[in-house]
Amino acid sequence: MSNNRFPDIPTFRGFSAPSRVESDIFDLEVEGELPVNLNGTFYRCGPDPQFPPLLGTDLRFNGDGMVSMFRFRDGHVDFRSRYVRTDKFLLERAARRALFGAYRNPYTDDLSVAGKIRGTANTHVMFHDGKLLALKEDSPPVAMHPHTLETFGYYDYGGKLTSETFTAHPKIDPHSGEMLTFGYAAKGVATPDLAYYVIGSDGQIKHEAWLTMPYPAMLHDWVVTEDYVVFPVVPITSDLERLKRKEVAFMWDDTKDVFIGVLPRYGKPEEVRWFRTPLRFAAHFLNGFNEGTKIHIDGIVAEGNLFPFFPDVHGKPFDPKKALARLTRWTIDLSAPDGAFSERILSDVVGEMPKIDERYATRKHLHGFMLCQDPERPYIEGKFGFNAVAHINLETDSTSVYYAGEDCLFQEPVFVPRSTDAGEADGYLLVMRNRVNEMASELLVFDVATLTAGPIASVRLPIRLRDAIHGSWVSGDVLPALELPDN
Ligand code: V55
Ligand code: FE
Repeated sequence: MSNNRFPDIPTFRGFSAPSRVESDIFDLEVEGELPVNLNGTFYRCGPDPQFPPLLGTDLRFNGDGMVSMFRFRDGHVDFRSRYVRTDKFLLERAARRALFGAYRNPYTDDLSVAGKIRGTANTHVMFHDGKLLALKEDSPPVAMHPHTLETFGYYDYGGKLTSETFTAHPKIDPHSGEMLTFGYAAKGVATPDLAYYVIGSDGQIKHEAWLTMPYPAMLHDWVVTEDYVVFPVVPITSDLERLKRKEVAFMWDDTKDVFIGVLPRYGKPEEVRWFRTPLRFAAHFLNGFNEGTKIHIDGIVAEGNLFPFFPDVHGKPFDPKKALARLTRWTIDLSAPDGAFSERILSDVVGEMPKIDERYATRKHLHGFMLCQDPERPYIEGKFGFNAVAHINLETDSTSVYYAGEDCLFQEPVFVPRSTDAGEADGYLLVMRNRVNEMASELLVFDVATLTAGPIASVRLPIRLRDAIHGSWVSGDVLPALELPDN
């Protein structure tokens, strides 16, 4: 008999205990009034390990991808969750145990899976050209059926996607319908190769450019504007020798500079400009836009490493003070040879997981949403969590915050416009709330206009939903027609 118990570590304890539940729940209980014009599906994706880790311990980022969906129609909500049947998931299910080892380090795997695609599809889920794509940045996208959540398998755009990797943060331009995307470590782990693609609304790859990063690093998120794409490289470094020694795949290196790469949207590789900027940590970006010769990119920025599980390469201790992250605007002026980099904090709240009204993606936005950590309110002991959600209004330079409540935490929000022609940020915010002590989950629906007054409805679940990472709202007009009420 093999030992099939999950280790007793915080990553797998309490509310974060592996759930491994795939479910269909028809007509969830709703408290309050759901707006009848909410018509569409909220998809979310996060790690939920199928088996105890091969190496006895693991990072949260390494769990198998579980996609869940809340389908809103006529004031009702139906729920479904399914594991993404990645190659890894199927190989391990057949073996009834973990075969893949540490996060992003193939040198720690069981020899029986050498050369197999390691992706967990656990980070984001997006809909483009009729396909639901479950994403992990070390692998190609996995296509799924948008209603049944059946997995079709890795999708390579008719063989044209030759990068080994594909970001978990592709951007959809709402004006052109294009999906802009990239892969880093595109020629294998710890390579500096960066493959950039523009995929038309018809699902055809219509532009491609291969770049070389200043050094191999985790390039988690990026920015697309009307005319440019921007690659912000921060020193979450990777190194092949380190991988071969079976060490942690990414480490913070504060002796390296930050570089911001700017390429015209349809640019050739030789047109890229790399601007050297002060040391910062940035993982997630809200949006960006270009105005004249200037490019503005808004993201969550900290002075130092935000990920304690990626230790300092020089052995320096994690500094929680430098890990306070705020929504920050970086501006590059393309008319200046050095880019004339400038930086401005947009709101005082500390947090992460920024989300925009997607209709404004790639163009000038005046609003943003994010999770935050309200220091005036109690955190839940021993957890890295977000106890509040914020709406940042850049037009009035004000931030509204709603506190999750005692013993409660929030997950990444998603914005839904009130109608197709509603103004920016005029609509609803959907936010998963973990009722930690009760081990219960609910999806709160806020009207953005009355965020601080609390939710207008709460969709209750009879099961606990572990923390997802990212999610998307897909309007019912865009999704294929439903054939059966529950299928
Ligand atoms: C992130 C999450 C990931 C990952 C790399 O927020 C970066 C960042 C859930 O996995 O693999
Ligand atoms: Fe992310």
